[in-house]
Amino acid sequence: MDLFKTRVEALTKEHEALINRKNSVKAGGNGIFDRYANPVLTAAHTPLFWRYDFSETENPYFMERMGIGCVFNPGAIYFDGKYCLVARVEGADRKSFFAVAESGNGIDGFRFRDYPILMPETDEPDTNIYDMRLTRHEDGYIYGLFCTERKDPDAPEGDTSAAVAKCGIARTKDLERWERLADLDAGAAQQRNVVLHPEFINGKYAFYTRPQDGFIEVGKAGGIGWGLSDSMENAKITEEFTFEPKVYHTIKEVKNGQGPTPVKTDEGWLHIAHGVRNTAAGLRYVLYAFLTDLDEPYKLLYTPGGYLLAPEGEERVGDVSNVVFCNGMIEHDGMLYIYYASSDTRVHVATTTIEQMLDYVKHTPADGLTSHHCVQQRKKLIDKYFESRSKK
Ligand code: M1P
Repeated sequence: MDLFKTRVEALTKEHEALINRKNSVKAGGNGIFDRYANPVLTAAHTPLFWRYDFSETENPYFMERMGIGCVFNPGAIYFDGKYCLVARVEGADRKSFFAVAESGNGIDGFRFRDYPILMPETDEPDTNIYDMRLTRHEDGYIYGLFCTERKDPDAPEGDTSAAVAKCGIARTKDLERWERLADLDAGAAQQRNVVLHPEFINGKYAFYTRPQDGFIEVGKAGGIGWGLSDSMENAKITEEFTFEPKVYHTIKEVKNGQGPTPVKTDEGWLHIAHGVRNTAAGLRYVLYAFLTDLDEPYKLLYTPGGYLLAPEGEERVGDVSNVVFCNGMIEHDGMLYIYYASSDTRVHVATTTIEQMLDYVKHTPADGLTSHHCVQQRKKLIDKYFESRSKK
């Protein structure tokens, strides 16, 4: 057999084996959620025909023509009986784009649709788009809010890295055809991690925001904010306030950002967010959770201290190491599927139940903020152990 055919066969077999590989819960765990043995999406899950030229005459060595480095930070939604991820796929050329991958059970078997999403542009073309949050809104549309990044027009001469981040908005009814709307007009210089709340609040569209002064640097802004808009067609927030700020010497001391669209529970809106702290080895991104009021979703009800999920093992290494990031979760039949990416490289799932997460947010003490106070909190926990032993 010639080289072309041999390689096509071998790579196709390997690719199918990867997609059909069964996943399993990792032993142990903390009782709050389960981690899984395998990532659910990686660059190798992307179809071979997105990367290889299948024309034998034009590609006799069956070489990769357009590499893909990473698949990460997916938005997530349960749609048409499938667990759907709208992943951030990053080509070897560093440009990100969106693509839908679907699975029947949410933990393995994710397969990309044949084509990625060719997202329509506004009059101001995006240089890069990423990190979509999917919201099934009560107005009947599925909205995708994402970061649109463009070169900073005010960058000093020679500065080829300064950029401006804004919130791009598109909507769909089938995850196939997307209608692009105007970018969100929200006062701050930069906006990333903007999420649409699924219900109208006071008859208006409600947004979780994350204003920043700079592209990477939060500056004087920061924290998870809240704002309302009359419409989605030309969404504009005129009043924005921070309800979940960054805090000194916590897991969110440098910055934080809303994760996926919050999930409605009987006791409040369940949120997952990311918190960022600085270390000698660079920024460290972890996930944390909180619960807010059902009618006023910007009112914090429970704020468990510390992280919910931090990078561990192979998750700690990748294009941007020591990062976990989550912008997609699915609640289905009481189960919660948390899709998180590690080190800006691959996607994993963690599963739990709404009941367990409510237990977690309600019974994990808020951050004590000082070592002294944190030891007092821990001492209470230890006292319980000895009390329980003395009752035996
Ligand atoms: O590299 C880590 C993350 O950095 C950004 O998040 P934030 O705006 O909170 O700093 C985003 O670019 C995100 O995509 C990335 O995973």
